Amino acid sequence: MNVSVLGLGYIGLPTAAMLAAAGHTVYGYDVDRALCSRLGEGVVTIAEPEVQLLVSQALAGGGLRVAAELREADAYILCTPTPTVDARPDLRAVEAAAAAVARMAKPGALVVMESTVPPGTTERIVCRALREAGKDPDAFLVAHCPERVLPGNIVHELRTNARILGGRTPQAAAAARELYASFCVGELVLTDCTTAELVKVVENTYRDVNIAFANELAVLAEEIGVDVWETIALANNHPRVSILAPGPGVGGHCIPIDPHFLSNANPFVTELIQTARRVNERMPHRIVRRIAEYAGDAPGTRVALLGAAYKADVDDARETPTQRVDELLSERGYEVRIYDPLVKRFPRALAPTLEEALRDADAAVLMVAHRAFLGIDPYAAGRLMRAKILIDTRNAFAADAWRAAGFTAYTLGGRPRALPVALPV
Ligand code: SAJ
Repeated sequence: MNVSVLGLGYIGLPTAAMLAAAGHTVYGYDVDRALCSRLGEGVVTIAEPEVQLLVSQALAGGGLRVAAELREADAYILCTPTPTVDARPDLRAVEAAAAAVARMAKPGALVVMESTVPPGTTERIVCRALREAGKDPDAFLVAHCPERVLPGNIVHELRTNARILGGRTPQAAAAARELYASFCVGELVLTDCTTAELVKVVENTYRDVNIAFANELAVLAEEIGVDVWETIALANNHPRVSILAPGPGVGGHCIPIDPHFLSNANPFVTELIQTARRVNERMPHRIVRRIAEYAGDAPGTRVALLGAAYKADVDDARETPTQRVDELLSERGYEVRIYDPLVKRFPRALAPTLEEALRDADAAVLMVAHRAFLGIDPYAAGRLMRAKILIDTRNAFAADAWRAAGFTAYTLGGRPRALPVALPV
């Protein structure tokens, strides 16, 4: 089959390569010409080695061809982003991709939306684009097949995750199954388009609500004086309890965004979803308050934020809690340095090395539990810093080892310890 994949980001590019590995002829297309030319030269910037290998092989083998123009194909897969502006989805990239496909596609073609969109969007946008291109939507196979991969484990999950394939018609769902079965060994479950769209946002909203619960417990446990990590581990010992981990907030391009797709649909019946969002959005403020309690809040207090990515071992900084913490600290007059060994794109300059970030800092704040951070030697860190204060928002460091090196160490949700400065009354 010939397949055109629109949008060569974290989902589109690995999917295109996977299809090529399965023997299809795949045309990769992206409006970002610089990205296309980098890929044309074989340069893959996604940090996951398995993705780099898969894509490099697909490019070198000729199964994946990256082009600056959309190519005619039997199937089109739309993997363009759906960011939000003021909690409303910005569907312009999806609409532009649908319009391009509608102009190009011949009757009988399969048009798959993989981008996460509010329920009802695939049918509305794709069919409208086809009509505007003077074509009859009923002559096309329109489907929504939401991606489910976990960044950090993309290739494995692309191949093995169960997929929900929603067709505008049963024929469209069946055509999607044929295509996805060529590379996905997970279960392929057929449904209609709108159900598939709803399932996708429900999955991510479920995770947001679960993380909010963990974050709420972290705050509560600190007040009660118990360790939330131990509490959650013990509660999860129950066969029907599975609480996620607290943290400095919820980032990434999916989980903080998708709940809005549900709450926008009806703000009156989605109180739980909206409250969970607020709980998670408040976490960066809580972290900043802890930094002030431990390191003081005098202007010029130097803070090293370790980790700019939205989570461990990815190079993606979209919606990262680190950015919010940085903004809040900078507004309050702190001097902030951020170091991340993986992130290349960030709204402001990052420290070139860990040492540069830590030098003369009054507090080191672990924001992301990158593997590369776990071996940091507290004695070496302490020698670089002006004051030995550690704020661990991920419970990733052995607090006792840092205390043995002279640090005052705070762990989010950990058992409270004596503070070096008086708490504000
Ligand atoms: N986080 C916590 N505590 C946890 C787990 C995560 O605070 O216990 C935070 C992370 O640090 C991060 C954010 O939540 O900031 C999101 O990370 P994640 O690992 O939960 O999810 P994503 O955004 O990387 O990927 C999610 C996945 N969705 C679900 O697990 C339901 C993935 O399967 C989806 O494909 C992806 O969203 C997507 O693209 O929709």
